Amino acid sequence: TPARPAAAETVPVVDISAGGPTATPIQQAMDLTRAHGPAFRRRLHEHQVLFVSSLDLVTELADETRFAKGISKVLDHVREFAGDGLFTAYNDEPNWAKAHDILMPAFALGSMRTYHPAMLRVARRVIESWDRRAAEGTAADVADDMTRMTLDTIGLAGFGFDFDSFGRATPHPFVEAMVRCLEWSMKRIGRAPGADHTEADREFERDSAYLASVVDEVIASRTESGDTSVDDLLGLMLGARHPGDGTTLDAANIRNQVITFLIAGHETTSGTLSFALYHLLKDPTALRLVQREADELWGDTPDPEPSFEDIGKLRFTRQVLSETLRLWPTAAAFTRQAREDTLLGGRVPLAAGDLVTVLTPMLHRDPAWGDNPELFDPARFTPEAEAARSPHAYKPFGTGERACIGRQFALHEATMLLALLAHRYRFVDADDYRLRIKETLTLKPEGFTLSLVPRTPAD
Ligand code: MNH
Repeated sequence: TPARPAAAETVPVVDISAGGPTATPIQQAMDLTRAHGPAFRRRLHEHQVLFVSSLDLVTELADETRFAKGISKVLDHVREFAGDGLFTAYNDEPNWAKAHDILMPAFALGSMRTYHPAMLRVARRVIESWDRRAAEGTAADVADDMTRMTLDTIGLAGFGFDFDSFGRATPHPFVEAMVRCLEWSMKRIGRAPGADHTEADREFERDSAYLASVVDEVIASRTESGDTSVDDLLGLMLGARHPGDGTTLDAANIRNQVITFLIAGHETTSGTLSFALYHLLKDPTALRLVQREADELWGDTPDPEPSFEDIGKLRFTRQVLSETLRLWPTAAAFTRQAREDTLLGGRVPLAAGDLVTVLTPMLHRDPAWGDNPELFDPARFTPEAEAARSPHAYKPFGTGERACIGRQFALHEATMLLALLAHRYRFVDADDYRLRIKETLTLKPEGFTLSLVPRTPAD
């Protein structure tokens, strides 16, 4: 047999330019993975992305000595409105480490105790709104309401700012401008060479200027109050000195951080809650178990007062969220960058600086997950099952030093709300909803409505 060259490129190249840009690039990449395997290059006009999703390759990519976070082309577009905020900063930008050090304490598990009252306050806004719907017999638009709830939560808990989303018939204009900015970042990848995008770019300029104006309002409402005692995110940004050199964050960076946290702090959590409600709606056994767990804590009190400690006891509810994030990791891709020339999986030659994008939903369907990876099964997240599995098989929050800083925040908020909703309502699938997923950089169920009936002790 003829000898194969040692470092032959064995990764298929799939050119999707002819079909034009798609509104659902993540779902398209999932289909391409199913067709071409767990490592392939997607070519779109002049631009190429190496997608990978098998456990063995992701295990290598998670090695922080060989790889670091990479800023993909899409994230580079997000930098046009989020600048050197934590999410989009280059690893070697000094503001990353500085802001990370200053803000880390605000995300330690103990800090969630501080945010708990604001989270509960906003959870009650959802309940008030859904009670009204139950009384009127109208269905709730799940993704819209979860977005209202997570935006109000990050606003109040992080910045002492009330977006008052449930007091409005339509989403806060911040959300609409943000969604268009995220879409602009995503779609810009698929632009055919030579085409005219002036109109889209003008709209983007308007939207990003509006986002910046909301940020200025959030900051001004604090600085004008003269209150320097609040140690929430904004308080830390404005006041805290770096533990090493005693400096504070500069004004331009604070703006970038505020916009980053207003977006990263709500957009993915709302999708997660929406998918979790979808799965509970379709899985009566799992719903039963969530209700049982909530009933154990709160009995049939109509208006429970969940304590901070209660949330840690909602173990099964938390498993439901973990399993939801396995099937639908709402931030569905993250990018790694080779530190040195290297050979990935012994077969894909990479030069220092090369980017590799992990397609998380397909990693989460790797054979390591057993024979039925499409099946929603919260038992995959019992402590025993988790201990038996590689930590690299599950990456909804990314990996390493640049992994999600808001993980505990999101899980505390989402666990509490999910348990409160399951405790209070029967979910009725009046429209026999079939899952469709909308992509705006993040994933969300599209057109998902839920009808609600108050639970009685007999339920
Ligand atoms: Mn979050 C980074 C997913 C909730 C703030 N987040 C990341 C990354 C993923 C991610 C994946 C890594 C991206 C990359 O490597 O390029 N985040 C999530 C998901 C949820 C989430 C799935 C909810 C569920 N994130 C939150 C919340 C906040 C937040 C809530 C803030 C309150 N996330 C961040 C920030 C970063 C990040 C900030 C960037 C951290 C860094 O690079 O230092």
